[in-house]
Order: sequence, then structure tokens, then C-alpha cells
Amino acid sequence: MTLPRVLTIAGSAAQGSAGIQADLKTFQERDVYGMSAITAMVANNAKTEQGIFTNPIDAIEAQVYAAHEHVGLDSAKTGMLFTEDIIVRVSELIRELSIPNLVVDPVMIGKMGSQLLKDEAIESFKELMLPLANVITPNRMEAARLTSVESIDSVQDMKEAAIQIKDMGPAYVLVKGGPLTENATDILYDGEQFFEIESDKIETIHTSGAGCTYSAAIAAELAKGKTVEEAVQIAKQFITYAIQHSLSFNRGIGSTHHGAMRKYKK
Ligand code: PXL
Repeated sequence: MTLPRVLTIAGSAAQGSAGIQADLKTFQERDVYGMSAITAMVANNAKTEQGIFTNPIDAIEAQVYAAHEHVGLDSAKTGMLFTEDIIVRVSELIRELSIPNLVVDPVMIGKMGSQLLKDEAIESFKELMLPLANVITPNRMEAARLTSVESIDSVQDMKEAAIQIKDMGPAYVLVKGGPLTENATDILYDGEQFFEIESDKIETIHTSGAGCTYSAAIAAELAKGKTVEEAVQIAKQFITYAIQHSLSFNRGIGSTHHGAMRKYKK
């Protein structure tokens, strides 16, 4: 037997809610075979001074080659890429191995405030990663950072940002509105049409890893052969359940609940 195969190229989030931990949990829940290439480790804590550790480039490329060689890939996603050097090498690997169905999550700042993409790496990210993306999934802050739209406060602003980002080369742009509208509207744009992707809006602070989880679910569905619109619709449902039943460990912002759709969908 076999399963659709998905690779995440992203950071490790030691506390388990985001990064590759969120991605692998999501892959398991979506019934695809998950693999990971870890770019950096995020482990902010009160005891030690250092909270972010970057992997050497040769360690990152070896992981990508290992996943490709031993299993093969039906889709992939990128998350935290952190430095320009990592962006350069990862973009080369994606081209060299013709990695299909790439979902690029333009991770810039974590919910706890960690900087996950260096300021000086944003231009190379735009130049090298955006043209490779089948789908790019910015939230409102990231969409504003990538475009000249100063702040995204309406569906119209989301559409304007989507048009500008589409011009940078991805096949599809998904601008996520988060709780901006009553229906938690996200805008999917393919260069011709806008699709409004909606769900119930949920009031909670426990949304750490929501972006990682959403993009991982999209990559999982693309690996199964779903179209981008279908994949985004299923992923939106998946993340909505995960937020609706989010987890709190009574220490600030908690995690989305990756098993929620399996457990609570009627
Ligand atoms: O949620 C963004 C994110 C992505 N990747 C890693 C993270 C975080 C947030 O903390 O740690 C590795």
C-alpha cells in the first residue's frame, strides 16, 4: 500500500503548536505520508538566552535529498526559512528536484513575537520563492509586508494585495483575513477570479500554529490530487475545527487542535 507523500521544509517549534510539529500532525490527520526538512529550531524559553538555532545548509539539503530519494514527493510546503542563505538553497532544491504542488507559507513573525524571517531576507524571499509557489498563503500582516498596501482592513484591501502578490509569480494567492470579517473570509485569487472562502468566526486567543496548519492541510490535499480550490476549502474546514476546539495549557496563547475535525465533525 502507499499514501500521498508530503514534505515540509520549515522550522521546528519545540512547544508543539506550530512549524513542523503542526505540519506533521496535520499530515497524519489528513492521511498523507509526512516528511520534514528542518531549517531552524525555535525554542524560546525563560531559562536560556538563545531561543533560535539555525541548521547548517548542508543539513537542510541532506534532509530534502533523503526525503526525495527514499520516498519521493507529491507536494511540499515551506514554512520558516529565516535567512537568505536558506532561501537561496531551498529555492534551488525545489527547482532541481522539480518539487510539485508547492505551498509557500510566508512565515515572518510568530504569534509569540519571534522573528522567523530576517528583514534582509524578505527581498530574496519575494524574488526566489514566490515564482515557485503553486499557492502562497499570507495573513494580513504578511500580505501588507509583501505589497504596497499599508494595512489590510477590508476584503477590498485583501483583493488589492492578492493582485499585487499574484504579479510576483505564484499560481494562486490565498490572503487570509483571520477574524477580520464576520465569516472569517479568506480571498483566493488565480489571476482571473476571486473566491471567497468562508467559515464561522471563532473568538479565541488560542490560535498558535493556525497558519502552519492551514498551509499543511492545503499541501496534503494537493498531494491527493485535489484542485487548489478544493484543497483550500477542505483545509479551511480543517483549520476551523482546529481553532474551534483549540487547546490551552494555561500559559498564554495555546495551540490549535489538530485532531478536532476527526473528533468533532458530525
Ligand atoms: O506560526 C508560525 C511559526 C512557524 N514556524 C515555527 C514557529 C512559528 C511560531 O512560533 O515557531 C518554527
